Amino acid sequence: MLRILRTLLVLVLIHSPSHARTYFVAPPRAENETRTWPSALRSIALAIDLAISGDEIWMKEGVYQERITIDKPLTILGGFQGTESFAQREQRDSVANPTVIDGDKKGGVVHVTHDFTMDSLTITNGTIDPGAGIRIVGASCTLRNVTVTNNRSDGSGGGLRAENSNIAIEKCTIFDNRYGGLRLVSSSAVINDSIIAKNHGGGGGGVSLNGSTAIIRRCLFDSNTAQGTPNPGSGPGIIGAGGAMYASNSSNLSIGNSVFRRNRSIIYRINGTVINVGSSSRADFRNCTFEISEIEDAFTWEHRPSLSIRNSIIVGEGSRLPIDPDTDITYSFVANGHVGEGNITGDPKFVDQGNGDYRLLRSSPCIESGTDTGLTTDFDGNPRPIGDYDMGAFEFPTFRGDIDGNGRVDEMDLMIFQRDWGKITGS
Ligand SMILES: [Ca+2]
Ligand SMILES: [Ca+2]
Repeated sequence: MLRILRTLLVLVLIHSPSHARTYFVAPPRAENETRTWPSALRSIALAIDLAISGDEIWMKEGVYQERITIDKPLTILGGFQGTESFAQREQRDSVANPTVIDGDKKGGVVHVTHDFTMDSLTITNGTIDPGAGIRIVGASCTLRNVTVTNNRSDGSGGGLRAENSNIAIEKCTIFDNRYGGLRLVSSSAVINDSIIAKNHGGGGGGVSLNGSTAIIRRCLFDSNTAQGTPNPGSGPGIIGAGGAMYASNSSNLSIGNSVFRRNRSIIYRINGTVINVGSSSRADFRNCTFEISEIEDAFTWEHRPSLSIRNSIIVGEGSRLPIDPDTDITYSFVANGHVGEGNITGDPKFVDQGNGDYRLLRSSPCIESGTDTGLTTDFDGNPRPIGDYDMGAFEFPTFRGDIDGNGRVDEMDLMIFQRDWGKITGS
């Protein structure tokens, strides 16, 4: 059967300009199916089986109830209507044409043992331990515009798990997975422009590192939770926890231009609503904005202080702001105050904190109050600094004196200033 299919495919295969082959896949034929690629296969697994190193697989929108293994260098692209030509490769759209690989709760959805790229896909309904959604072992992978959601494992790495791997995650959403959104074991990751939300884990609800490194830029960590477990040995009372993140076993985290909103450490409520830093590990935050739970400590460590926070803004959901006085915080806004060079307090003047809009109003004391962190963009990808560095994830987009916002402080701004001089709003 397979040989017949191979022969057929040689007849219908179209060669892309790069000479790598492209295989087209469409979901099992629906009753009222509209147009689709004439040569489309009806199974991703079959396309992977037929493909060789360097080939591409294009997937038509729809739901594929499959569980796949990627064991050769491939690129898998979703988000197609199912009629695109090679010239329309970049017109794929994961929002307009959702393309879902659904494990149907029968095990892990995607198992990767070789370098590959995945773009514009949703991975869901995985149930295996570990790595229910995507498990990557010994590979270099890029995930772009990928949503990993509603996957369940008993251990760690419910959404995505990488072991002895290098992964790049761009514009991805890791949402509602357990236990844990992303788990890195002896791996390195670069995570940009992604949303990590509503995941629940034992250690690190959002991201958990074991002997790993991660560079995280322009990411939102929202409402992740972790519960921790009692330590069976002679170490500290609780291991794990860290609502948004947990770093252990000589891990290293660099986080910039990111927002942490309402993450929680639950059940064993003593370790890190934002992060818990474990043995021989370190975390450095630059230009981040935190809205933290008022219940338990936001930043904790299991052995000695091993994190730093610079150019950041920390506010509470309520009036209480539980931060250990030994936390290394400098050039930052801390709502209730914190001892450290360049720290300020008061009202940060967000645009709309209640709705998670942490951009700064022109009157914010966080504008021009930071120090050079080396970052050249802000959360939105806008240039940083404008004037001097601001605190928090968002750089105020103009000079404070650029009243008409045209990028220059000049006589027009002065005229506006003179015209309004001495006036009082409402009088
Ligand atoms: Ca500035
Ligand atoms: Ca101006």
